[in-house]
Amino acid sequence: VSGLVIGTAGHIDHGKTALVRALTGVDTDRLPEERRRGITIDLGFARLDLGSVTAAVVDVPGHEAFIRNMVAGAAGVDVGLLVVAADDGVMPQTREHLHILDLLGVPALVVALTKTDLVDGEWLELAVADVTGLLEGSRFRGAPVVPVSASAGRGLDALRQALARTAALPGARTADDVLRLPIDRVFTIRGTGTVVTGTIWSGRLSADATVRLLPHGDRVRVRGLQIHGVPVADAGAGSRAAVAIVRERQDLERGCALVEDGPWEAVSRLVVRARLLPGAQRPLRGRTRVRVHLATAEVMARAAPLDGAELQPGHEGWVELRLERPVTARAGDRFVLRAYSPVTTVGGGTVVEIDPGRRRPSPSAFRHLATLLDGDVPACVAARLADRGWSGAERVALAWTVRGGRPAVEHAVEALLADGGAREVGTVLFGDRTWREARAVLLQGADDAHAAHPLRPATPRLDLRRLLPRDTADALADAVLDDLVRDGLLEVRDGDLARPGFRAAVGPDLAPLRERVMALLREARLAVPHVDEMPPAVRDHPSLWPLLRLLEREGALVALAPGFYADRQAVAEAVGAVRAEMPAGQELRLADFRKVLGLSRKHLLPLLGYLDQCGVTRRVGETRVLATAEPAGTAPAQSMK
Ligand SMILES: Nc1nc2c(ncn2[C@@H]2O[C@H](COP(=O)(O)OP(=O)(O)OP(=O)(O)O)[C@@H](O)[C@H]2O)c(=O)[nH]1
Ligand SMILES: [Mg+2]
Repeated sequence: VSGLVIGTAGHIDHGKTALVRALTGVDTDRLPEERRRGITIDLGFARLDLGSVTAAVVDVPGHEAFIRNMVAGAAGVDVGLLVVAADDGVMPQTREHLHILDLLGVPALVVALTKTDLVDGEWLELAVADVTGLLEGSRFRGAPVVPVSASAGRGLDALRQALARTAALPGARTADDVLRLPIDRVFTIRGTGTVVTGTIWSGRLSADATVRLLPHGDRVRVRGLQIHGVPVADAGAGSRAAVAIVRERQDLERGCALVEDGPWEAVSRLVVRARLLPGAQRPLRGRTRVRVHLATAEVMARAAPLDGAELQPGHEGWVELRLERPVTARAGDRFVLRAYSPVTTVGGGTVVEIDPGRRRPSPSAFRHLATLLDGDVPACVAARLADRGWSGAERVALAWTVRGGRPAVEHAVEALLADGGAREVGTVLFGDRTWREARAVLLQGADDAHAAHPLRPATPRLDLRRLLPRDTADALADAVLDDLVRDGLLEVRDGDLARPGFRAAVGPDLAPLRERVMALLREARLAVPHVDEMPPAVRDHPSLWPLLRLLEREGALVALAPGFYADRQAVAEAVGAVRAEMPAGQELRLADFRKVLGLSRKHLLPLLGYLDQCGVTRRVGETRVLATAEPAGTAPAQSMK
């Protein structure tokens, strides 16, 4: 069952923790220092029964010095519970927390106007007007404002009802999305070991799962799972989970995350749509150092505006964030920016690309980013594939590199595959443009190779593969070549590839070389020279070897041994002579062959090797015997390779 997460917000001492206790019975200020100072320092958690739904409440500190904890608690919250003390009214952290809830994209807000026992009716009216005015200028305009008193126990049912009504609004979390649990606490329990807690942002976690820990990248085994102190077999999105994992605690901290086992990696570069609050003290300039709060992580970064030299307060634009440590991010994530010094909330925005390619700012680059930010999911998937180009995109990774959640992304992928907008090669997807370009490049390459090597009947696959750009995913070229073969645009010849109509042939420019070689070998008969012994003009001709191979394939020449080619007719006559003049069944020595063929040892050896190979003779130790006789004169039709 998916849960609901409610997060408090509001100025210090306005009564957040007291209200949570009045609602749930739990005192979330559990640290000794919190008890001593009477303030909240770190996040507190309690379970709230709203009848129709059980919610997890995250209680945050109001103190200015602990805003980092507040942001970690507010990230991933479904409903913000803004607590304003009626006697004090709207104060600085009331505003700042509201900005943070807004920047983090928290979907809904309920305001508790508390400590009403301390004010009279007239004052209460002023406080209501104060709060309503604050909401007026924000996304939360019209949110319910419920007067309560934690100490007198007044208005609590009305507040519960307001929260339950807000909770009933359709949420965005789906269980079949990718598992992601940003960690907000880490501790060790004797006998259990390392325990991490956090809100499951998406997906499901089971008590015996193997998950991936980011940014480390380790696979870790879960050995226990609890929700609000009760062991469970699995937990869905929106649950506050305590997870016992089989791993050392040492380098775990708030900001790490558990995600589904797979190729998700933490990243150090983000392209974001960022907004600077009107109250920000200075513009964002190239290389401005900022604190980035994303999910439960806080990391320093350099922020560089992409569509101008600087981003002014009150404006929004495309910004590249170079993080000083890798974080777990997903397209569509919201984040908060805080100034390095003085530490104030200055803005925030939405993650658009988690592993941006290196591209120059240009109108088309901004159109691409705008699609990723605002386009529908199919448009985002298509844009992502187009942008990945020759490298392609791992299909599973689209679930976090494209916003919208895995079910919507998978749906879009299926639709693209069905209508040819995308191609799948193994686990990698390519856009149709890349695919078509690859086909064009490889076909052109096959034509070019034939033109460059007219004597070669086909082109090695490797030569064609090399024609695609360096960053091409390995499997693409082969998949496209196979596709071209299926379409009849290429054919396989001895493992190499050729255009179906192409025949290797000696063109007019090589005809003289062919004549010269044929004349030379015909004249030599069986006393053939090795290629190295041919006249330099022949020997050194760049087309000699392909020509010899072609003449061999055409049957004009026979390859006796490496570098020894002989005229086919001469070889056929030699075979005839051996069969006719030499006794069958007897062991024959070199001298016997020399007598019949009249050749020197140097020329005899390649020929005899050839006779053995094509089965005219058979070796018996140092001697040979004739193989079963065949009609004289049938030279082997095809030569050896
Ligand atoms: N009279 C009255 N006092 C309240 C009420 N709610 C809280 N208080 C008092 O206000 C003080 C601050 O309350 P907390 O709940 O700790 O305030 P907080 O907002 O959690 O403060 P931080 O977490 O430090 O930001 C305490 O002394 C509470 O007893 C209320 O409804 N009426
Ligand atoms: Mg508190």
